[in-house]
Amino acid sequence: MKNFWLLCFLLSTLWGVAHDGYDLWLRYDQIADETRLGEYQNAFGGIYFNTDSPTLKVALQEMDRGLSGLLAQSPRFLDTASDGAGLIVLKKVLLDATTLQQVAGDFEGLGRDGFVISPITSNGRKATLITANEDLGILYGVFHFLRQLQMQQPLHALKERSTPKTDIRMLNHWDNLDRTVERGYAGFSIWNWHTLPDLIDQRYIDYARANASIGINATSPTNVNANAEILTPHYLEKVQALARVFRPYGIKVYLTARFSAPIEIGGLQTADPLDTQVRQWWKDKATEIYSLIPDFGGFLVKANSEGQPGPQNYGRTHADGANMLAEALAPHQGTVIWRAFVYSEHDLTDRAKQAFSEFVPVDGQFHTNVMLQVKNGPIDFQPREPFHPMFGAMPKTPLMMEFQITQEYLGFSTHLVFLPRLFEEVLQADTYRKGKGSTVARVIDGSLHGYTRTGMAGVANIGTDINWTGHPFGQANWYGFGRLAWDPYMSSEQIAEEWLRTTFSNERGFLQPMKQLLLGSREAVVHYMNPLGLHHIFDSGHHYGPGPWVDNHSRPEWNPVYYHRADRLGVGFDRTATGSDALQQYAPHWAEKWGDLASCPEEYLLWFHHLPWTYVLKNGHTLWEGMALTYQQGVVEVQQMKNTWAQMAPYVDLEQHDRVSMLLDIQLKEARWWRDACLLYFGQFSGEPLPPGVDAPDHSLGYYQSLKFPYAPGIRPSWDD
Ligand code: GCV
Repeated sequence: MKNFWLLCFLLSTLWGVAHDGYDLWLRYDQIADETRLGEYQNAFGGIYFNTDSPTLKVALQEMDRGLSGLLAQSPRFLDTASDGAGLIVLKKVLLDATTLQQVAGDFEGLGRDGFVISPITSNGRKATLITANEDLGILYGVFHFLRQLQMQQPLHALKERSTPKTDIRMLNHWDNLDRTVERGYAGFSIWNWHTLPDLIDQRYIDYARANASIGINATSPTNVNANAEILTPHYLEKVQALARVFRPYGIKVYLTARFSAPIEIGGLQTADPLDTQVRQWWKDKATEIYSLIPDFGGFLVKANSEGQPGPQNYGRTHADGANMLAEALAPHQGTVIWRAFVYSEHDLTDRAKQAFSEFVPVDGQFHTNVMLQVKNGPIDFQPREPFHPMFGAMPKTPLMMEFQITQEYLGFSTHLVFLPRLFEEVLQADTYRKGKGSTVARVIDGSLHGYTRTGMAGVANIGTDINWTGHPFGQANWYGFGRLAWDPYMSSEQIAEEWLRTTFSNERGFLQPMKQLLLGSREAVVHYMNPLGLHHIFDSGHHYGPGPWVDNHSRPEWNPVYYHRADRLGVGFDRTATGSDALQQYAPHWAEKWGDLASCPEEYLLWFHHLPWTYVLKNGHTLWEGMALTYQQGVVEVQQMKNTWAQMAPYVDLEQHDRVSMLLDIQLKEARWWRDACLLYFGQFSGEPLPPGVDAPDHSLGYYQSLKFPYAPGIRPSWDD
């Protein structure tokens, strides 16, 4: 057996198909199914492709690259459609009347970025048409077409009409200028500011390609805990060089704007948003940026949050701050994306309530080019949170979704967790703000409140690691984020299927078990980290591993004990009327359902309720037993993931297979660590033994409490919570 794998490895090396993951989901390996290959070769031998712009040129390059790999033959690009083209790639304005007639209906509501792929008859022969209103639509259409080929779809299925449901589909990098990445677990920042603007790393181009392939059209390259230097001429020149690379791929650059920049780099005495000099400074800064980057997107701002400066330093409101920047950007059609992730040490109310309390009362006070970016849940990217109550509660202010793709609270880049499942759960959640069917997806796509601006942001998990994301399966989360930003109604199952097929294999023996593995992986991490609605019990600062005992930080809400409130009597955060009453921030449907123990889903139990250890769960177990058994279940699920992966060796590059196996070993070790540490800690309060079926811990509680990780990745120096 060993020799067999060795042979496979040698052959794969000889044939040059060893993959290090750099190609992401854009691996264009020759189609394995010979019948399909033959069909495609016949159909797409000759291509007519108009290329009169930089975007169309990169689209053509992609088509060339894709077909050369997939069909193992260089495509023949023809001078006219009538030369016998089987594939025609043309913008709407260039379609002849006969062709246009065949697809005319598809253009209705197609918009700027949408595309159509359709079988047509051209010059008496069957052909496939890729068309769009604009160049960028063509690029998106080409990527989609190639994806269908990668997935070996039958010719008759090569048909699609797709238009994105959000306008801004954006990555937020939390990258610092020194190339460290806050909450980054895949190496250093890919932005080499030192060698920019003169050295254009191939990574920048490949980054743009990868993003365009999934419809991402915006990026903010620097940390929201911002450094004002990025707005100086020295750095703007570097940003300009990046924007130049991204432009053909339809990606706009945004910059994180430090609110105190007028003082730090502008020489002013204040950053008060109502001060005329400050206002002028931002106007001049915007003009300067647009003179370098005419399609600049705008500013992304974290203000008065976790020590960042903001308008409240001057007794002004978030609206005052955002509107000042909005005025500076408005003449250039720029957008202010103002983050709603705020909580304050001076506010003693439940942290989960604070953003809603600050922003909902000022709904309608923001300028039209301001959007609020809201995290998916009210605390902070936990393995499971109920949706953020702001969704649906601000009909007059466009809200953007902020997901975290990097796995700050999900095992960094050593744990395999398929996040589209989490994203889908949030997007499908019904806010009930305008009756049944008022889903978060409908808030985000603007249809619920008639927003004229829409968007979704994801905190990137990208770094200098050769495979971009550290864990090879981290790529699935970047991929899935892009697909959901394009279409928030897409199912995580479809995303899993697409990603597995394009990244690894189309074989049934691989797809079925691996789809199950991906789709179950999110629930597994909830089970072994935060079962039954527990949250924020991570060790402080780095958030690596369990730390439910931490209670020594100056700010109460930076201590895990604040969130679980365990004592001899019980555990959980009472957010009902007898507690913080955070439930009142939700529509009555949820306030009632989640407030009543009989109808509160057990996955949110300890999020909303403080309950005695003897509370009886639906399955008849006590709360303590249920907690212990769920931790155990999480461990078992990771073991099952390992078993499944072990069977996948025949379908996956040997090096990748080995790497993922080792990562799953770490994940299993850490799942046990979570189970043992948390159960030892909570067991002190419950006073009960572990129920049958739960493995005894390997070490004492003191041992787990003594573990320190001062050099865990992604940590911000002097960061505390
Ligand atoms: C960029 C959490 C993270 C911080 C992050 C913050 C935010 O608190 O731990 O690293 O800061 O969220 O989203 O602004």
